[in-house]
Amino acid sequence: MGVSIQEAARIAPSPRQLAWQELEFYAFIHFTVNTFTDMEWGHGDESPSIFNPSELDARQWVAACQAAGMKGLILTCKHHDGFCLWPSAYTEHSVKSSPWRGGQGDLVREVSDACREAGLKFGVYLSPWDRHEPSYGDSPAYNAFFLNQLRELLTGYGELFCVWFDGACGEGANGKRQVYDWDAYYGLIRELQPNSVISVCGPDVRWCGNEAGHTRKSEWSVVPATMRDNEKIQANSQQADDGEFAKRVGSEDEDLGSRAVLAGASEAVWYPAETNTSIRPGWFYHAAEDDRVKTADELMELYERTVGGNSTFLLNLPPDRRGLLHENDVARMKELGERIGRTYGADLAAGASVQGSAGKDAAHGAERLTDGDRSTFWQAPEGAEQAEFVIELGSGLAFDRVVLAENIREGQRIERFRLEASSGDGEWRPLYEGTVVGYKKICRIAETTASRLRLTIEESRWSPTLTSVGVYRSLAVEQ
Ligand code: FUL
Repeated sequence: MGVSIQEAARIAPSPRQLAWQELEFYAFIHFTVNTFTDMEWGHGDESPSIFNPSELDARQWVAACQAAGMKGLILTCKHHDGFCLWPSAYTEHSVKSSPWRGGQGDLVREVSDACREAGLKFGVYLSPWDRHEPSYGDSPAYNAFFLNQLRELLTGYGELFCVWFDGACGEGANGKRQVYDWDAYYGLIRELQPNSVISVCGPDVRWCGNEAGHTRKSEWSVVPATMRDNEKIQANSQQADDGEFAKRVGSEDEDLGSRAVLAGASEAVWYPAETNTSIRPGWFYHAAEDDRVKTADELMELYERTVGGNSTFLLNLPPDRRGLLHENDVARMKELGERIGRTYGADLAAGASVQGSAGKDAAHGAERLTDGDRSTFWQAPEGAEQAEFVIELGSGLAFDRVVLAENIREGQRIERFRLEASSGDGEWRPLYEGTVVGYKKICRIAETTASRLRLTIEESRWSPTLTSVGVYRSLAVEQ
C-alpha cells in the first residue's frame, strides 16, 4: 500500500491525454428540444415538431469559438431527454422527425463539418441517461441500444477528440434502474476512435468537481487510480452502497494528489482535470438570461485560473431558438479573444538569457526555458529536487504575469516554487509563492518593473523539468 513519490513522479500522460491537454480551451454546445421549451432537463416526451431553428448556422458557432482562441468543440448530440441531433437509425426521436431542414437535417454532420473546415477538433456528448427510450431501465437491451447509437457517432463523423460522458442515471419507467455497461462503451470507443479521450465518466479526463469554474490551488494530474471510477460507480449507484465508495478520494475533495494522499493509495494514474462551466447561468439557452452572460473580466479570470491552473477550460455556449449564438455571447467571445491575445500574444522573456541550475546534460540546460520551443526543456539531474534560475529582463521591464510550464511528457513533479524580482540593486522582492505547476501555471502578480526575475523550485518529487518560463503584461482594458 502506498505510492512512492518517485513512482508518482514518473507517471505520464498517454498520447491522447497529451494531445487533449494541448487544446487548452474548447467549447461545449448545449442545444436540443430544451432550447425550445426553455428547460434545462427535458422529460423525454417533447414532440420532435418543436425542434425547428430558423437560421441555424454551425459556422457562426465555430467562428465565435475561434474568436476566443478555442481549439475544439463538444456538441450535446443527445441530452437526457433522448432527442438525437443526428438521424439515428435506432430511434424516431431525432431530427428526422422534426420540421428542421424538412426532416433531412443532421446537426452532428453540420457541426462536425464546420469544425473541420475551420481546423477545430470535434467531440461528442452522448447522455447515457435517456428519458425517452422505452428500453431504458431494461439494462441489457438499453446497453445494446446505447452502443448502437455510440457506434453511429464514432463512425459517421470523422475523427473525434473527445467522448464526454455524464454520469447521470435517473430512474426508468416503473422505477426500473439502468446499469450502464461502461466497459463495453469504453471498449467500443478505444476500438473505433483510439485517439479520443473519454471524459468525466471515463478513464482519461477528470471532472474538476464543480460547475462554477473553480480550480484547486494545487491541481494534480497524478491522483489515486480509484478516482477514475468515481463517476461511474456513482452512476451505477447500487454499487456505491457497499461502503467502499465513502473511503475513496472524491472528485470534490480539495486534496487529490499530495504526498499524504498518495501514501494512502495503492495505485496512482495520470488523470488530469477539465473545468466545465457555462457562459450563462444555464447550460441551455433561455432568453431571460440574455443579460446574464459572463463579462469579459469574468471569462478572463476563468481562463487564467483554469488553463493557467493545470486544467483545461470547457466553456459552454448555448445557441438560441434561431440556432445562432446570441449577439451578447458572440461579443463576449470576441472580447475574450482580444484580451487573451493582448496579454499572451508576446512573451516578453522570449530569448532572454537565463543563468541557473545545471541540467542533467548539455541538451537540457537552463537556456531551454526561454527558447520559445515547447519540445525542448530543462531537466535537473537525477536525485536533484531543488533548482534556481535568474532570467535577465533587460533594463526595467513592466509585467504582471509569469507563466511556467513543466514538460509533462515526463510527468508532474514540482510541488513548491517562488518568484522574486530585482532591479539590479542586489535586493530581491518577493512576487509569488506557488505550489504545483503541471502543464501550465499562470502566476498573476501586481504590475512590477524589474530587470531580473528569479525562480526557485523549492520542492519537487524527482528530477523536475521545465519547458518554459514566460513573462507577460496584461494590458488592462484600454481607457
Ligand atoms: C450535467 C447535466 O445534467 C447538465 O444538464 C449538463 O449537461 C452538464 C454539463 O452536465 O451533469
